[in-house]
Amino acid sequence: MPGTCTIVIPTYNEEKNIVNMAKYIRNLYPDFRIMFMDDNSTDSSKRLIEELNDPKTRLVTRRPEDRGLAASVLQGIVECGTDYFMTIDCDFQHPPEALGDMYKEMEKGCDLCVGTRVDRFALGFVRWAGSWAFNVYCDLYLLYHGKRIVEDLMSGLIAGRTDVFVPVIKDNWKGLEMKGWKVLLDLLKFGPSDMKISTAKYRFGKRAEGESHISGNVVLTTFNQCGRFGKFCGKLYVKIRGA
Ligand SMILES: Nc1nc2c(ncn2[C@@H]2O[C@H](COP(=O)(O)OP(=O)(O)OP(=O)(O)O)[C@@H](O)[C@H]2O)c(=O)[nH]1
Ligand SMILES: [Mg+2]
Repeated sequence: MPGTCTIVIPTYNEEKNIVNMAKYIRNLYPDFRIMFMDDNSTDSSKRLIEELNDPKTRLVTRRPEDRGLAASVLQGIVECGTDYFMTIDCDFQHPPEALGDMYKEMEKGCDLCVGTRVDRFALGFVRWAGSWAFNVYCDLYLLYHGKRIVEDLMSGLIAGRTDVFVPVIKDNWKGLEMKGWKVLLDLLKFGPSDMKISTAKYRFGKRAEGESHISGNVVLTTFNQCGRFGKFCGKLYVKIRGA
């Protein structure tokens, strides 16, 4: 029997993209479930998804005190209840077509499939350089702790087996970076070092509609995911930035 799959999508005020995303995924993958993990958006996201009346698509309104992109994704993985989970942003920067490639990889028997960008320059040199530097820094941290590394550690497009990662998430709940953005880093940090990892290449796009929510906080929270020295670097970063 083919594996069941839920697409977990963190959202905050994505009313300009959310319906297009739900319809686009449904059109490509009639059997996949969709879970929008919404952090109490102040726009009409909830109403728009309810109006779709699609039994396999739901919007989960999260507890305001638990707000966080990573927290949303991790909660979605724990609650999805299907064989596989996949995560994708709601702004079409990740092409939904890549989910099909990742599904094929999951069906071949891997534990984790990482969507890997072939054009990391797409967001400009500064963000590429920042992402590259972080990738190297986090790789060193993971290798030092005997963990696995991947080509595109900063990717938000990932798929995994729920029977592998739900216990990982539940057992390490307190150590996970809930306010952060880099869920993959925590899955590798706490996941088994013998997991079978595969990749699916994709072309990174520009946000379709609406505003980006990214902030300097992503630097601090990613440092915080890398042990005591990482936390020290995070504090230094805050001091330098004056934030
Ligand atoms: N649940 C939840 N989702 C969020 C939050 N912040 C952002 N998101 C969603 O996470 C996804 C990625 O956020 P973006 O704002 O596009 O950030 P980004 O893709 O890292 O940065 P850009 O390249 O500038 O777009 C989108 O689907 C957002 O709606 C949050 O606090 N909570
Ligand atoms: Mg984006």
